[in-house]
Amino acid sequence: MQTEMENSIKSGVVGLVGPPNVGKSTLLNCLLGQKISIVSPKPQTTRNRILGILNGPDYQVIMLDTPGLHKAHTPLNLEMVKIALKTLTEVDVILFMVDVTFPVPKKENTPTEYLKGSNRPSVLLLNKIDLLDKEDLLPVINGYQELYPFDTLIPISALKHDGTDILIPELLKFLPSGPRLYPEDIPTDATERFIVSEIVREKIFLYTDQEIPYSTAVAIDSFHEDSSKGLISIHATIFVEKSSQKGIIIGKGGKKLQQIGAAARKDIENLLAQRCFLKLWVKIRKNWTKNVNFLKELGFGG
Ligand SMILES: Nc1nc2c(ncn2[C@@H]2O[C@H](COP(=O)(O)OP(=O)(O)O)[C@@H](O)[C@H]2O)c(=O)[nH]1
Ligand SMILES: [Mg+2]
Repeated sequence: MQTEMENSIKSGVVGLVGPPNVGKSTLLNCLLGQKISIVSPKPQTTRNRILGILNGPDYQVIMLDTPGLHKAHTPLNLEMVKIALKTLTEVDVILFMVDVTFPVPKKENTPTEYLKGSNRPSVLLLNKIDLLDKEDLLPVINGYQELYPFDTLIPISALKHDGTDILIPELLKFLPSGPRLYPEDIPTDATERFIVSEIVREKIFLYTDQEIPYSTAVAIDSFHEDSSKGLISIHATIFVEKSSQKGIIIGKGGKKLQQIGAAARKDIENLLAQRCFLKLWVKIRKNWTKNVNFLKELGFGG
């Protein structure tokens, strides 16, 4: 039997979806007050579903950050879109995020089309209002209202934490009452190993260009506490698709790899609140983005 306390708790799952690069992962980190989902100025940074757990005295919101909805061609990208679309059918409410600086898409060519079959309440988040003059926002709002019958529209800036306060109360209107699904003291179900591999991937997105970030995967080879030295020792492999990419990631005299490693180590030390030794290797796995078996090894297609 539920206690009175549990009856007054709202608890449910929210799917954070939308086109690539609109600020979905930035919002999840902003709401959590800590970084669990990696962010970069480049599209398609997020490849998996990242679960963030937001707790209040009378709620628990499980928020699922997803890869961006886009026209996918390679097996890797198809898997990414599949993850985002699957999320639409598994949540209590959909948070659909767009970037207000982009033109409102044409009716026949819009990711809001994906919402039609979902049969879930939906909240439109108009993000990046810090980049737009106030008077230019209204036409954008009107444009999206014509595209899809969203239950609520909220203009925000995830980066500046503007408008984000009202988001949770708005979401709670759509969530069922019930006990918390996760303990109150954990921010995510992701393992430290996974987040560490993501941090390395984020630095590759930040420090390399063109096709390089998209040709890269990171696997953690070992992760252990070296108590004699008082640090965590992590070995990781960066996979690339061909030898020219290996050269670019390593850089002249190993400079690029050092830069990636140093930036990653700083974030990992923040995350684990402990000194860390990070050793990175670069290996070629020919055309891995098209290799279904290797994608399975990375955890896709489950
Ligand atoms: N100016 C501005 N930039 C933002 C905002 N939210 C996110 N960004 C930037 O947009 C880029 C993509 O963000 P990210 O969270 O990775 O987007 P995602 O692909 O939808 O997860 C990053 O460079 C963010 O810093 C915002 O509210 N305002
Ligand atoms: Mg993202």
